[in-house]
Amino acid sequence: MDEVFMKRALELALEGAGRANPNPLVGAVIVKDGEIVGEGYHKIYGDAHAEVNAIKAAGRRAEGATLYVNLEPCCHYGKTPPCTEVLIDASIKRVVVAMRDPNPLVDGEGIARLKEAGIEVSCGVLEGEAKALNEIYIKFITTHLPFVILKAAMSLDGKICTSEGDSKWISSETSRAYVHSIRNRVSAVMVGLNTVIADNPHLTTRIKNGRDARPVIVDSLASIPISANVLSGNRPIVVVTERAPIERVSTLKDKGAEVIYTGEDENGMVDLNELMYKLGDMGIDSILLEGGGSLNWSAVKKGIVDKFLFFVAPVIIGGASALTPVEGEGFKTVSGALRLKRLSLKSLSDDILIEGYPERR
Ligand code: AOF
Ligand code: ZN
Repeated sequence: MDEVFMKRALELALEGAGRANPNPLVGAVIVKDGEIVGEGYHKIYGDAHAEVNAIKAAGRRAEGATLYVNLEPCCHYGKTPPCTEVLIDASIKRVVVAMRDPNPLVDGEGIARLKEAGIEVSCGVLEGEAKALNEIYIKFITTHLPFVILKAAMSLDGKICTSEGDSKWISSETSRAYVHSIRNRVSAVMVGLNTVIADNPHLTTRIKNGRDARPVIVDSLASIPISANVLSGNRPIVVVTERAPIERVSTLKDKGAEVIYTGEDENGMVDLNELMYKLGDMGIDSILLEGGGSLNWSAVKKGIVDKFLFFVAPVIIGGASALTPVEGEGFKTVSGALRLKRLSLKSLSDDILIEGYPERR
């Protein structure tokens, strides 16, 4: 039964997607005599934690009950007081936790505090699912760097557009809706200038009750057209180098964009590693990288990508000059190329989604 209730906690946690960032997704369920007497989740950054909301919902029924939560309860003062004390005060008898909280301010101390107060604690129920759900949080809380997801939609023969530049639409509507659900979850969506010029995308989240991630445009020389759709998005960020003409930067600022400077990398482009530090400092915990090919290559080369999502559609495009998801100079040998591990396949109407994580060397 522990797994059944933990599954419910994970489901509730997901309700906070896109609103809790950079905090974790957390859900809690209180069970007494085999029945759920209270539920809660962390709704929005800075607000009450999942456990507190569940206790509120259960009221007196929490006495002697079991609480299921997908992340170890906190024991520190952050924007809210420690959940451990709330659970102790509510006379919870047993706490079932999916995973330890990697936050250095918690990291096992929450469980220790509950045990010290005489509460029975079990940890590790649906731990794999819990870690997958909070993969963004796990990276961000331990490194302060954003979790980067590289997404590409390509034909069966590996093209992201035709030789004429047409790409509407290679992937199915179901795949595109899936991308929107990820945009709803991440803090930022990042593209290079070439993609803005080629596709003039909005990068908005077109799903019910969705919220827009912040667009991040990598544009060394600040040459983005001022009428570009992304600049009317949710607090757009344009990333430039010192070579960007100051008047262009002022125009972008006047238009409402936030402009971030980085140093140049060996090719005179935006230094992506430095950019990750800067975005992390701004509280951006996650980025969906949506191309194009040369930015994708730089991201792969610099090792900033944490996860790959490749949508493969059953269409053959052909054309030697038709672009592919990762361009640039590429790896010189197959043995030196980036391999993925922990692969998973999903089928989305006619498309196949391949997810994987880079093997770090
Ligand atoms: C959440 N929601 O439901 C739980 C969290 O600044 P605070 O008070 O919101 O604390 C954030 C930290 O609290 C977070 O990094 C994690 O360690 C812990 N647990 N956080 O946002 C929750 N249970
Ligand atoms: Zn808490």
